[in-house]
Amino acid sequence: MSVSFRFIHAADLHLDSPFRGLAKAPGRVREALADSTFAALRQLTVAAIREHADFIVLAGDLFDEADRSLRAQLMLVREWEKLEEHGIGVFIIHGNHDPLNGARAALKLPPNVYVFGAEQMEYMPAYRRSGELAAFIYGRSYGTRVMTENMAAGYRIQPEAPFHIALLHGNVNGDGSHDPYAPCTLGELTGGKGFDYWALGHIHHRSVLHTYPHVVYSGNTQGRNPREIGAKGCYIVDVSASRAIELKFLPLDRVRWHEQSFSIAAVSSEQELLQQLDGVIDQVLAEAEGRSVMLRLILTDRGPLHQKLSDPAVVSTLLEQLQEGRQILSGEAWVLVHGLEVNTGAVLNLQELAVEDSFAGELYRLSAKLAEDETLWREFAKEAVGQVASHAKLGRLMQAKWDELPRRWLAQAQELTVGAIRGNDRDV
Ligand SMILES: [Mn+2]
Repeated sequence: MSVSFRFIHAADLHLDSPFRGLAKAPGRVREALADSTFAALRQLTVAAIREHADFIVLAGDLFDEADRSLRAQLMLVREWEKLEEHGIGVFIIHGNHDPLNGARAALKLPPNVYVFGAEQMEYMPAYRRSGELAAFIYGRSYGTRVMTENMAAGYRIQPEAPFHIALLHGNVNGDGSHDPYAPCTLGELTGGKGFDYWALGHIHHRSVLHTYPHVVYSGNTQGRNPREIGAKGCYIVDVSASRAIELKFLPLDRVRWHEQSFSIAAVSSEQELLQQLDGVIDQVLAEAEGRSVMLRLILTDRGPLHQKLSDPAVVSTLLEQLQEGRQILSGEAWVLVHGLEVNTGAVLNLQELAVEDSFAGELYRLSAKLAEDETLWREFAKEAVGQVASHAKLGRLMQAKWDELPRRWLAQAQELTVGAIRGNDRDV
């Protein structure tokens, strides 16, 4: 017979992740980033106690390095002792970043913690805090960093268990942005193996791949670089007595990496741009609900400032200004603008340009025609670079790139040429 229970699924804590390339950032920012993976761990403990979780499952990569830092190990033990006091179990597998063969201190773990071995899949009963059997947890750790074997293939349920939760650190359906470790397909996990919930780790982006059975990546608990944007945390999973599953995402991150676009269409001066970006930063901070933010601003659209923004020196000065004004704010939270990307264009009225009797108009019509006809554009491009191609050295250099001439180059060339001509017209 089943009972209702609640557990937390988290993965990829990457404790003590180094934050590179921030030598120039102010001390307060560097300290907060260095502490951020630990802060997320502390939040996890707080959440488990506050939400009355019965147990926690951690799907690998608790540590960033195979040779675990002592600081990370000591903090884990301290947090797990707090959970022990509340009768909350912790079930752990290790992943490619923290395989079992890594160096570690001889620390005694509290009795509420179970670490799965690397030899084969093991299983353990998990109980509600009030003592009833809730589920069986199944798992297998990485023994070494590289695990190319399909680990899921060796997972089997124990039929007598009331509910089956499998822990797996691996790449489901070959996500190209992560190492192909413990590869398997979604079909293998959902096709009749009998597990109710696959608690996955390894892919840092949170996603629910399937429901009934549930196949879930909780994502990492704290963003660690400009690519890991948005809220990061864990799932609180409620299982009812009738085995219905409900997932609630809970953010744990203390510093959030964020990208924000801003249109320059209505901005006429650098000063105005800075003022408006200040407003954007204020809003980002307000929406972060007390967290600090590592912010990348992306300027978009066509606007009168485009020509000036084409100068990298102008952009780096603007970035410096934004950083000086905003990196430290009163109170706990801050925003650091770590990047300013310019993705803008010159003010062009394309409809007018299409019929305009001018050199810019001619050029625009030609590029529009080439954009429609792949063969024509390749012929045109070949002729245009003909002289360079016949040059002994340059020709050889270009040869490799020639066959895969990217389509986007045409759009960039149009923007550069028409934009420059039109921009100069306006300056006169
Ligand atoms: Mn990871």
